[in-house]
Amino acid sequence: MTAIDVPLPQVRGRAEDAASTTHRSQCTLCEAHCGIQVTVIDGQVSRIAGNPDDVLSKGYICPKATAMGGLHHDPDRLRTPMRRVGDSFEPVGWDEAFAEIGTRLRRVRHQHGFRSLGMYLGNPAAHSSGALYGLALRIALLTPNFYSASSIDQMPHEYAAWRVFGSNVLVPITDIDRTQRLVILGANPAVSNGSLSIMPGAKRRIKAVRDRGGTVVVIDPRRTETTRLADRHIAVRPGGDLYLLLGMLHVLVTENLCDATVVEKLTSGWAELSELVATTTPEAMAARAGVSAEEIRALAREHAAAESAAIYARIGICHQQTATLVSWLVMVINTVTGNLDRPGGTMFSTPIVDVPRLARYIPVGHGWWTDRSGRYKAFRTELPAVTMADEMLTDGPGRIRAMITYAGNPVSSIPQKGRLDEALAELDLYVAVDMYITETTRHADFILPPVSPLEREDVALLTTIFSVRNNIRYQHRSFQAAAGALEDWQILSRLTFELLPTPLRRLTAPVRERLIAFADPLRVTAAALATGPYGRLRRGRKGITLRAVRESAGGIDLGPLQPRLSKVLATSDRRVHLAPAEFVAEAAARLAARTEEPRDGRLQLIGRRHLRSNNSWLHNVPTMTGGNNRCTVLMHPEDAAARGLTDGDTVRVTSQVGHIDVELEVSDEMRAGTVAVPHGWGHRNTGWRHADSLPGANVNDLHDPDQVDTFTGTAALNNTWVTVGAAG
Ligand SMILES: Nc1nc2c(c(=O)[nH]1)N[C@H]1C(S)=C(S)[C@@H](COP(=O)(O)OP(=O)(O)OC[C@H]3O[C@@H](n4cnc5c(=O)[nH]c(N)nc54)[C@H](O)[C@@H]3O)O[C@H]1N2
Ligand SMILES: Nc1nc2c(c(=O)[nH]1)N[C@H]1C(S)=C(S)[C@@H](COP(=O)(O)OP(=O)(O)OC[C@H]3O[C@@H](n4cnc5c(=O)[nH]c(N)nc54)[C@H](O)[C@@H]3O)O[C@H]1N2
Ligand code: SF4
Ligand SMILES: [Mo]
Repeated sequence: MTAIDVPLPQVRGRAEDAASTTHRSQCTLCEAHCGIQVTVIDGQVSRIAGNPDDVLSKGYICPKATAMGGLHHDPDRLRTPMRRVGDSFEPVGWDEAFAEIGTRLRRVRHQHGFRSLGMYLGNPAAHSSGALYGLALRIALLTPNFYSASSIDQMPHEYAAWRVFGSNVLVPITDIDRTQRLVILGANPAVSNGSLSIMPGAKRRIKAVRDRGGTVVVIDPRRTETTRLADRHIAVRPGGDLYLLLGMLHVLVTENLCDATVVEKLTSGWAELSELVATTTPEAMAARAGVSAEEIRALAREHAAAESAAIYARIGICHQQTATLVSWLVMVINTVTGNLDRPGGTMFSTPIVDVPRLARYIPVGHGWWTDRSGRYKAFRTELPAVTMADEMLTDGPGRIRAMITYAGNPVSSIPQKGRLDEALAELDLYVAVDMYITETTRHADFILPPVSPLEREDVALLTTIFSVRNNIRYQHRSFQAAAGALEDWQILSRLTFELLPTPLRRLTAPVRERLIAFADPLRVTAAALATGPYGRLRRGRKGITLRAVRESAGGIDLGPLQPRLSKVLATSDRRVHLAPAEFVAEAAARLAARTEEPRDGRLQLIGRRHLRSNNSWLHNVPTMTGGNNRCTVLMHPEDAAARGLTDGDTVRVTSQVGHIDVELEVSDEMRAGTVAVPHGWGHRNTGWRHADSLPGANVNDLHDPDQVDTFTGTAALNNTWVTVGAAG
């Protein structure tokens, strides 16, 4: 037992059934981390319910929560480390695996230098404290070739936040629980439950805006599940957001609808901003936005008039060539209308580790290095994931020859023209920290599986930084892991050890194990809590301890978001930068360019998410995949009729870089001229026996890895044009 261990709370045990226990835990499948109650009978999960005492999710769970049981019991989930033998895998002991990986990693490093090592960190890494240990391993690798799912996700928001507020961690959070006007731009929280503004039970929260007399507007090319909860839906053209927002700003500036005091006291760049938007009238922007001038004007006026208002923008705007510009203008509109740093607007959290306050000391490392082609600059020490295949396949100094992936499935999740498949197979060494044989990890020399999420005890720090309300919650174990099983943080620590200088590496096993155990995530969290804003060192006896969190019924609520801009703002002049020069120049260039919208019957392809699916990796749980085929191409009836296609047809979707065959689903949910296909499907030749049997294809085969957001290299998936016709 460590010092912070206390008896595990079991909320209920039915007296008549001694073998039944219910454990309070958390669903860690997405950022929401909803509180759950896991009932276990005779070693089997028999029920997963919401925990009504959870201070953030308040009893809410989505249908995916029950997949936590399915994953735990999944016979295809790896429980022991695997080593490649020819075309298959055989079990191997942990010590033997680490020793051989260490020798081979060091050999590659010795022969080819640090640049020959690479690492990719996937999305679920951020849902446990494993991420911290992943970053430690990343440091030990000392390679510029570090990638993560962030560059197919939120990087544009981070880059914009860096330019506007001085730090990538200062992406403002939407104060959904207090706003009187919520404008949702390129997000579908009714399905996703929010991201970067973490809002479990988003539907309830959105309904509450209207119940208290507020308004909700959704701006999205598809009439989504969230749209059904809104007062208004505006079917913007995919990628039209930049022009929509420029049109809004024109109205705000020329009609004097901005908060002059805020602009004067808090910001710089007003003159440059005003100049940029002088000509962007709603009339001039309407066609490129795909939204009428009246709508654009009304959006601006209503935003300014609302008692409080927030534009919440998420992944729909990240997957564009103009993603960073859009994210910037969202921050600008929220600021100049007086909705930054005030309740009901967009705000910054006060998490248990005060990352926002430390922001100015966290370097973003922009341009510290580039990829080998020189096209992409490093940002927060990463390079864009779309370049990974090139860095492995293009010969020459610095070519990646050894790779570690942790909790990621880039062959499925990244556009890479199928080349990553080929590239991973050719590496000298590929190590995957993952519990499944996926389209990515099937190429590994070693697969190192962590325990199941239900066997983990943890506090995920990320969810404390980006929640719509300050809180700290605890993930209890529902099962004890098998003897000898390792958690992610232990696996990653062992890998880190293999890269350390010889004297440290040669420590005896017991000393090494004690050192690793000393850095237990719970101990690290306890220390971080003690020294943070709510901790004993600051608040004395009133401070919150990890023990108190652990013993709580559903975490500890730390109150609503607080105004704290002056404490966190990280720009050198302590002002909010409304008009970063490179953004103004790029926006002006975009405005000057003629739109090159194809007029040859091509359709614009976007993505979509489903309530029972989670990126690429939940499709092996049969209860998540029942009912209709999910991997369909959604198309407006007019577009289908024009092509002589009917619902249920198998159609071929073809882009400049590839084609896929999928089922057609006709629906007037779609904006005409736009089609949607979900990502993460098309499993073949993996260890997921059920998933492999399902229909579908990998939509990323259609996206061009060279088409990216200008500033961050984030894949611009929503700028892909396709033709759709009967499958040949
Ligand atoms: N059920 C479920 N929940 C999830 C996930 C999942 O896979 N399944 N994934 C999790 C992850 S990793 C993330 S990052 C979050 C993402 O959370 P969200 O951002 O809410 O994700 P999406 O549901 O993809 O919503 C994006 C919306 O943008 C719209 N859109 C597409 N192109 C454009 C455009 O050009 N402009 C505008 N304005 N809108 C556009 C799409 O139609 C879609 O409705 O969800 C998380 N939650
Ligand atoms: N076309 C298109 N592509 C997209 C998107 C889109 O909207 N459209 N969305 C993008 C987004 S937002 C994201 S976040 C990415 C996600 O992209 P990735 O992170 O690359 O892929 P995931 O599908 O999340 O795969 C997660 C992997 O982690 C493993 N895993 C799950 N839990 C754990 C754990 O606790 N420990 C370890 N070690 N492994 C674990 C799973 O088995 C799986 O192999 O996809 C992106 N790709
Ligand atoms: S929204 Fe669903 S998947 Fe996400 S944490 Fe909550 S229950 Fe799990
Ligand atoms: Mo994501």
